[in-house]
Amino acid sequence: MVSWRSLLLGLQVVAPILAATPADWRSQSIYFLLTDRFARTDGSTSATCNTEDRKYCGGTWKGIIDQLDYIQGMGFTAIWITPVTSQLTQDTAYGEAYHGYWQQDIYSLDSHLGTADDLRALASALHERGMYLMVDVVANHMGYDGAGDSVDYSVFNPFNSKDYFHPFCLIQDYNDQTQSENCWLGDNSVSLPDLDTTTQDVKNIWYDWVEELVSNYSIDGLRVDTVKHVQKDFWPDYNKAAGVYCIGEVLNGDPSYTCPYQEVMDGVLNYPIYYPLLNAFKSTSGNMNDLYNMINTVKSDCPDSTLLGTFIENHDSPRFASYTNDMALAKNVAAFIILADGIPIIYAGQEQHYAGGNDPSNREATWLSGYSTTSDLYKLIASSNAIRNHAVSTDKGYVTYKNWPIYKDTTTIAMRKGTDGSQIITILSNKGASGDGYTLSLDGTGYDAGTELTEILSCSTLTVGSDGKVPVPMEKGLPRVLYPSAKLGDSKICT
Ligand code: ABC
Ligand code: CA
Repeated sequence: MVSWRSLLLGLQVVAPILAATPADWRSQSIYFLLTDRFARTDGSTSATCNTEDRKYCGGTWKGIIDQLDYIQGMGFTAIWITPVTSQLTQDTAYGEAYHGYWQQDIYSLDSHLGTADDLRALASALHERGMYLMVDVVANHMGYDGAGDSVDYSVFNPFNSKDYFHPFCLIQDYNDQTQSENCWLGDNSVSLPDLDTTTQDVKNIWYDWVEELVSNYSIDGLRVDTVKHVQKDFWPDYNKAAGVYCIGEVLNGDPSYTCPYQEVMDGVLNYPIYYPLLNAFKSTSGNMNDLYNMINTVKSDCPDSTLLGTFIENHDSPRFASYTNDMALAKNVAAFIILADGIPIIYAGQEQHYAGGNDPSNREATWLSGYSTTSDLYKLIASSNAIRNHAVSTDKGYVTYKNWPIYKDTTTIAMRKGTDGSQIITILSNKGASGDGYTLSLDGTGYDAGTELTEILSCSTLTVGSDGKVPVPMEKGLPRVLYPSAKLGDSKICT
């Protein structure tokens, strides 16, 4: 990956603090992890972590540093870590604040995860590898162990009085926008006191805070929590103060609701694609048509589909493998994440085919896999990121080219992305591991008769037919990724 950092380092110039822009992020590939659940300082691969206990399990920022080879070995160029601020300290009805979304003091760090120096060391370790650090931030609320009408506001720093907050009411109807913005998330066991983000006081505190956070820890990007729970006009100045790429969480599958948030923030998580993607691949009778249509809808309706974050798993949703243990389906969906538009996001544990259901079961400790680099999905993700990274570095137009779905049938979808002559063709199937073998005669790839293409997941080659169609051997429900052999250059892919 060629980045400003590696260029500057190459010139032996001390890197100044340069903010990573949306354009810088477009070409990244993100590995998302819960700091408490990814790696421990002692490097243990056996320390117990019962997800149902909802307790801190011992993961740290130092622990992450020691596992960067594991992450970079899959071709990732960035990590997104969960919030870093200091949390409520009680063991609540929903356990401890190991996930980081229940902050009480925004000016100190959660000591379970490490020290300020540890966090800086993580940023440096990433930057030395030419990788980026994305940190999760929450501006909508604080966290409190107890009912909404019993909150002792003096525990919050700096929001130590009731005046900083919206009056207590619980969100009952997520479709009511006023309620979603002004009432509180959470419930009466764990309250999420909702900041009155319309006041200038609260705005100033947050804008100053985010600017300082980014500069104190050399952060390259932010994942912004609960964006739809704060009024839109709060965000442009927040994003500006951050000075780096911000990707917002707007948990809604309707593109007409979610896309407009890209007018107030650089990017959003691609929830509109998430649902049809899941429905297309979670079983062998999934619906390809809805996915095909949604690719086009997001392309045309979102301000810039190439700045969205594409994912199939996160800490809020059941793991993909909780729907089906079919490895072929898991491979297809992972290939989509990496080779469609936007910034790929793989959630730690996805590469090990973890199968936890709803929160908290989907927050398994990654260390319990032993960080295997030989698992099927680890290798599939590595190959997919490798061809994407190769396209990013050799085709200037790759990341801004909008993914073009060129074919669909009831079990197949094919897409084309990249400048003509070096486009990547991705063919995905939901036939599953026991799917029958056949040859798909694929039109519309843009490649001329006689061109030799490499299928980079199996490292076999095929030749475009005289009729311009590509005879794609489909078998066992596996994904296929085609790229001109002559353009593989010194990438070491399939050598
Ligand atoms: C805790 C316990 C859980 C327990 C829960 C009641 O309380 O841990 O075990 O079940 C954090 C923690 C959670 C914790 C919560 C609450 O805080 O991580 O473990 O749950 O204390 C973000 C983060 C998330 C975080 C928070 C809060 C926000 O990613 O990890 O949670 O800081 C809403 C919010 C969204 C939030 C999500 C968890 O809840 O909008 O920001 N995520 C509908 C609504 C959505 C709603 C969603 C919840 O339901 O519209 O607003 O998300 O399931 C589609 C529609 C969608 C619809 C979905 C279900 O269907 O298009 O609109 O979403 O078709
Ligand atoms: Ca709010």
